[in-house]
Amino acid sequence: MKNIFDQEYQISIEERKKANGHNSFLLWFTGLSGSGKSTIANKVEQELYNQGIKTYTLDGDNIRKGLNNDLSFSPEDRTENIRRIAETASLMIDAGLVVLAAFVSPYKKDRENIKNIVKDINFVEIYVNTSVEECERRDVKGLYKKARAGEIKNMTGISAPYEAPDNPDIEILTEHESVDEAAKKIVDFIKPKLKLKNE
Ligand code: ADX
Repeated sequence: MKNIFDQEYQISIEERKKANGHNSFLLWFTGLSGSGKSTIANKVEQELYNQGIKTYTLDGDNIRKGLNNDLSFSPEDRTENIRRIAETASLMIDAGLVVLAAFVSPYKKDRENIKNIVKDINFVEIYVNTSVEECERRDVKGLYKKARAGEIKNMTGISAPYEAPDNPDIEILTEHESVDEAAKKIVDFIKPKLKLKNE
């Protein structure tokens, strides 16, 4: 970008990682509304916290109410939603954190873009696979009912598409796995990634 220059900082990401004693990267949870993304992310964060790992979770509650409160659920706004979240996560990775992000993120191209922003190697894609029938049955927030009644437009799974990942790093079938099982699977998967290179 014109007239914008990179500043060299004295404390590098490598030093931050060394101080924390672990690597930093992004765990991205994608799936339908009510699929269980935040519940599983929460459990994973608790496990990591108990192991002394520095984490932070981004989700609809802290992002769509603040930073992204100007965005709707149109395809264009969802793209911008995910882009800003990925940029935020990128800063947090630089700060040395393991970032957990739980967003519907229904478009493949938007999820591909996250990889460009945070770099492939820092991106772990977790597909929380719950059928729309089951999400609608649970309907924790009552949104599916509203969508069926035509009160909510562009509802993912009802009147807007969800493009499932073809090759997620981890897939959780919530109709067959418990939250604890799912969290264990994720924590086991990232264990080698947490280690610093010369350990
Ligand atoms: S995303 O598609 O842009 O990634 P995001 O994860 O931020 O969506 O927000 C989804 C949450 O907003 C849902 O869990 C639900 O609570 C709420 N929501 C409200 N309207 C919609 C809608 N039309 N489609 C999906 N989720 C919606």
